[in-house]
Amino acid sequence: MSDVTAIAHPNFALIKYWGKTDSINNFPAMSSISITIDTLYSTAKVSFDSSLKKDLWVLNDTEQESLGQIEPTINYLKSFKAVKDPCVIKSINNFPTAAGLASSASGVASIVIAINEFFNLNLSEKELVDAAILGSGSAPRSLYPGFVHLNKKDYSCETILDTNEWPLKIIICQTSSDKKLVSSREGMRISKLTSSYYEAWVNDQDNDINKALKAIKTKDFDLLGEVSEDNCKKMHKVMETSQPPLIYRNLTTHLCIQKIKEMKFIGIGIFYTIDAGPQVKIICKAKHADQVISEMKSIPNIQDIIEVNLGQGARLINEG
Ligand code: 2P0
Repeated sequence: MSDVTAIAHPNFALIKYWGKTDSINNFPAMSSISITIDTLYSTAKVSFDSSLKKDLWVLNDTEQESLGQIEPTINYLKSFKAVKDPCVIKSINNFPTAAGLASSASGVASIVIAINEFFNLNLSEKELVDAAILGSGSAPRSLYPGFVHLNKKDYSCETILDTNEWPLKIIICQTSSDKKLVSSREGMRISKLTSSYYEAWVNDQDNDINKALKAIKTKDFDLLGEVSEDNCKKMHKVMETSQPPLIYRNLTTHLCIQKIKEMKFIGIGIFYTIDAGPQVKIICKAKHADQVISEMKSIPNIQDIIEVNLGQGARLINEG
């Protein structure tokens, strides 16, 4: 059987997932809405290796001791056929891993697509989504292009607007490439157990989902910005009121937020979101991108500024 390689891009949630109903099946406790981006990517190459006794995962050229987080996904996928031979999965991220740039979402999505093809599983979209959720609750969203809705009702996932239907720009302000000290998975567990805001956060989510759906479908930039920033602030409040507090933002993150407020004040259409890491993702209309980048460059200690577009869903590639 020939090697198979798939690619997937990270996605950034505008209406976020932070908490699970079920840690065994990894079911998110709420719906979420995200944008899949381009430029940053994960690839997954799958091949057989008869010298192995069990499956091997190689992440960024480092052999992993176990399949770890991707094991439930691999087991679920392999259950569709009685596959005995061990395979090697080689994952590469072209951006910092576990630093708040959604590497687990793109990583898992690329693996799901590659394994489905490698073993000729011919799975349905829903089965691919189910496989992705087992590896990472945000990963199904990276299977799809553009603006994506992961619905908690039946854990189905779909594109709301495709990549070119609303061509906004995303400016990623990287303030650190350090790995996070507390994983999202552990952070969600801690927040559910200890934050007094957790219940209100979960209960309020459907309102934010409905507002964001309306904003995206009508291309109402201001409404989308308002609900996205509000949702992001609520998630960080839950994180920061957890015990121990989960502080993912650093000083440079706060300087970025201040600069964004100043740009808004002078009438630049712009909003931001921040995930479980210190990076700031700015969403703006294409006409403002150059000005936003030049303003953000003036902030001390910014490591990198990357301009990206909305991107495609996970897919197979021919490795050249
Ligand atoms: C999101 N995050 O909706 C939120 C916002 C981070 C902050 O989904 O435990 O890596 O593997 O399901 O998907 C990051 O969490 O966590 C995440 P698991 P995942 O994008």
